[in-house]
Amino acid sequence: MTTLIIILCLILIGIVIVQLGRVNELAGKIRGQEASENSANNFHGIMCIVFLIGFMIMAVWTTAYYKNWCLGYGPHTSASEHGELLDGVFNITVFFTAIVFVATQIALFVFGYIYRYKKGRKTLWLPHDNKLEIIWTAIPAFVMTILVVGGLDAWNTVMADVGPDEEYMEIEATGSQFLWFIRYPGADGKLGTKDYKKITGINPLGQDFTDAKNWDDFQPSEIVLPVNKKVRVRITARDVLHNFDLPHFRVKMDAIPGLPTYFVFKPTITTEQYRQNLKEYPEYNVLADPEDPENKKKLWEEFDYELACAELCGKGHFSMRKTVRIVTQEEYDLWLAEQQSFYMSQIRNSDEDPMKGKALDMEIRQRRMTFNNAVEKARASETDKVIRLDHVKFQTGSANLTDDSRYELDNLIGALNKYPEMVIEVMGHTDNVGNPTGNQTLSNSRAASVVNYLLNKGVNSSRMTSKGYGDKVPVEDNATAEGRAKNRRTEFKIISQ
Ligand SMILES: [Cu+2]
Repeated sequence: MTTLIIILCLILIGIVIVQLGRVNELAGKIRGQEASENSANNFHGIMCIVFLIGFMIMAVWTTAYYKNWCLGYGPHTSASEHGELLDGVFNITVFFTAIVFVATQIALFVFGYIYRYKKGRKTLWLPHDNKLEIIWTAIPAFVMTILVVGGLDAWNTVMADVGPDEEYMEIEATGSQFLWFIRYPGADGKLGTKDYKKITGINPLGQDFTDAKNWDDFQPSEIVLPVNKKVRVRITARDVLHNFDLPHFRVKMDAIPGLPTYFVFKPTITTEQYRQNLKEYPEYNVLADPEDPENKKKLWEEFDYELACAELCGKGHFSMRKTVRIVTQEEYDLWLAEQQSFYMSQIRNSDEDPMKGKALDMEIRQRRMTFNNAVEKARASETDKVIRLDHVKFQTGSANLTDDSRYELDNLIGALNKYPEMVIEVMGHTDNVGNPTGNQTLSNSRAASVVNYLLNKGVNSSRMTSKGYGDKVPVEDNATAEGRAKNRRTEFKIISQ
């Protein structure tokens, strides 16, 4: 229906134009054809000049008026090292194209005025002019050479990958309809391997969790980078074409499924410094949101760098915005310490964890630190001499140690070696399920089993005793499964140190 109305409107407009033409023709006949044409040509010629002047004024005025909102000008000088180079190339291009722009616009409209129809005037017959040909070939060729050579040189500098000995950090950005997944390498500084076939609801990047490099990788909700440190961003996509665009850093690179790309850049201005720069400009000293009476913040205070998707990737394209924060090294370290490994917080010991039930190197290291701290604390304390062996476990209903218990027991051997005077009592406990006598026997043999392990590892028998406490010393209520699990524990007490 709408289409039909539009078509009808167009037909009607056509008829109106034709009718106007006819009216004009008739009027011409009445007034005399020639006089009428002359006045129309003069009017059009003068309007060309008026348009030219108006257009040029608007072009210059808008440029000056909006300068401080444009990247590259006013407060928006580049916030990255290579960005200045690109801005330079851009400015050279603007310089030449502006000359051409102004010259061609003037020629277009002034010629329209000067060479409007006049009776008896003939056009100049100019079949060929060598001088003219040379000029209009040589000048553009010269300018193009400057632009292309300068541009290529800048491109090679900007796109250079990191050198083999260069210090840099690496992160990964994966475009997806419609959000960016950002991955940091964690403490090992290395991003773990991925396989698109491993992508699931809870493993959005298809990380291969048998690869230890994946265990400390984390996926923050924003990009945080330390200032003045080179960053290499691995850029990829999960579904369609996206584009990794950090406009303030002049970083822009396609994110292509199946074809990894990268961009190396060094941010040079922190978010806070950028805000302070903006503060100097009246444009940014207005309320950030005049509609919100609660929000008294100015535009400059609410400024944040952003990551956008610069490829129209679908109807949710607009929502691919992410905040980018550039901070000092100290602030970055603090932020880094707060980040949780994706694997440890989302995957560990779930059904998708290929390492389920096995102790990881990083966990073993972490447990060793916790254990050593507990020993130091108990040695320093006057009253609290008991240390729980949280990771010493037995097979159900028996005194057989599980394989992974050795890590914690080796920590204990480490402490006994470190403090040769230390004498301990190993204590076994159970929950209250089953009969008390059975529990007593089980706790006895479990404590003895630990002592046996230590003996086999060369600890002198005079330095340790074992004792079972059965279900007599619960630390939690036996009514819940969680409480019972906590009661089935092994501890040791420092008798002398
Ligand atoms: Cu996109």
